Amino acid sequence: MLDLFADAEPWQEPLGPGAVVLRRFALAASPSLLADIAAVAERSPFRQMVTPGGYTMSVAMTNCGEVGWTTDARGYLYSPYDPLGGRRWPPMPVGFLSLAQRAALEAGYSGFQPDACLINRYLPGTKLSLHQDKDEARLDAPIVSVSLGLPAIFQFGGAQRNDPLKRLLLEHGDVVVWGGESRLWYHGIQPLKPGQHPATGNCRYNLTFRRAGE
Ligand SMILES: O=C(O)CCC(=O)C(=O)O
Ligand SMILES: [Mn+2]
Repeated sequence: MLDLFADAEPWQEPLGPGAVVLRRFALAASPSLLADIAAVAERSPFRQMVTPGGYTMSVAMTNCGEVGWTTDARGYLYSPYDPLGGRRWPPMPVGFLSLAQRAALEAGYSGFQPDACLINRYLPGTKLSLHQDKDEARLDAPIVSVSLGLPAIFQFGGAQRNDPLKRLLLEHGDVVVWGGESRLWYHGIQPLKPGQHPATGNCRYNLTFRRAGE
């Protein structure tokens, strides 16, 4: 398929107070990001976590960085250790950190020092229900969220679960940054449509950079 945007410069779309979509911002870095995801997953494989309510998440997850987001029967927490094997999570690749910091800056957030990167893998049918990212100690830092591979419909609401939702298609290389007034706003991913992407095959990856610790 001819991709008319293949050589386009990234562009910005406002999403809400403190929130912006940086279209194709991660496109140039995407081959090395995907290679780094594969290397992280060699050490800390993707797994479907079970929520405290006993529900097996459809998204498969792993982490890199000083701490990683996990869930089990006891609750949600950031831990330095991968519960599968008990070793530390793989370090955050330098290319991840640099992309996250450049994106944060582009969105108006200087000094972003993420210590956690959650890596999500979506297969056709996989969804992520409406939720807030609220397990982090530092809510003054933004969330930087990078989409790779198959497109997905992202829902972005407000501070209340039943606030009206904006729906936008996130494509390969798009980065969403939210913080400030919208840092705790509800968001989610609608069930992934089947497809084939030249870079990732039948899946979508998402990198979520956060400042989890003090
Ligand atoms: O996959 C996405 O685009 C969003 C991921 C997300 O919200 C999360 O992991 O908390
Ligand atoms: Mn989230």
